[in-house]
Amino acid sequence: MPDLDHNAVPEEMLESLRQSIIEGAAQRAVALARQVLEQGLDPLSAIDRGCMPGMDHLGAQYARREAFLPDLVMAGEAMKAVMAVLEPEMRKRGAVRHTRGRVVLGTVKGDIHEIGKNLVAILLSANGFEVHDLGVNVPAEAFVAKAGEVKADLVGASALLTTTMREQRNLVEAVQREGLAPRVKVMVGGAPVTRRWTEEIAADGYSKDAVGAVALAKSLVEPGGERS
Ligand code: B1M
Repeated sequence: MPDLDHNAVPEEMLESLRQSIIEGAAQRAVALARQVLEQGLDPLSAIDRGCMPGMDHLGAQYARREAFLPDLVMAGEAMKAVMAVLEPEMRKRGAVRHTRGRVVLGTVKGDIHEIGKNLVAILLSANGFEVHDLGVNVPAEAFVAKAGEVKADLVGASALLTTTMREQRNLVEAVQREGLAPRVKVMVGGAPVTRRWTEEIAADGYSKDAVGAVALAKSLVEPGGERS
């Protein structure tokens, strides 16, 4: 599929995609995602301009008590269905031959938000990383055990709740305690995570979004270069 003039995609189509995410209308969202790809929009722009504004809008409504938990659940399902359409296209575009490094990834203990973490996983593997995704609600010990097992270069932890961010600190401490640091780096992310928090817990790096996470991962493993 050629890379296109992003402006060629009608704004109404993106607005409909945003709206279908807000309404949790998975089938409609999937159909619209296919349409925007057919119009030539790249999958990441479809997420940034179509899905994320919908999620953010709903999140703000939830905070104002204008939307409720079932709305978040349905929007989450719609977003996952859309990701299933966009993911193969992202992988295709990022296809590379060598392994840049091994990453153990997960959402921290107590936290079941997975969409951002999944996006990070997709982009990392599309960019040549071998990703071991442990899913959600992952205790620090499980990250560390897997990192040892697969000889990971990097451990990535996502946290979406202010109450679960502290698990990222536990992870940094566990990596140090088990003697994996400094060889194994720890990267953190998630909506409430900031650079200041990253420095406070002495993690090796932070990214505010999935694209930045790829650049960060590359910079953290780069001293070793690409591996086959
Ligand atoms: Co939840 N939720 N939720 N939720 N939810 C938020 C996060 C919230 C901000 C909504 C709000 O109040 N405005 C709020 C958190 C408040 C806070 O603590 N600051 C909240 C709450 C309160 C809750 C519950 C406690 C609600 C309840 O039960 N009363 C509950 C907690 C459950 C738990 O985890 N124990 C809960 C549950 C849920 C659902 C299960 C219903 C659902 C998740 C479905 C799923 O993931 N399968 C859900 C959803 C959908 C949301 C919102 C609306 C959207 C999250 C999302 O998927 N965003 C969210 C509001 C919002 O964020 N606007 C909200 C899209 C995703 C692509 O973005 O995850 O930020 P994000 O990922 C980004 C970056 O952060 C970054 O890259 C990604 C893409 O660029 N990134 C990384 C993420 N991980 C990274 C890791 C990295 C690097 C970058 O390196 C390792």
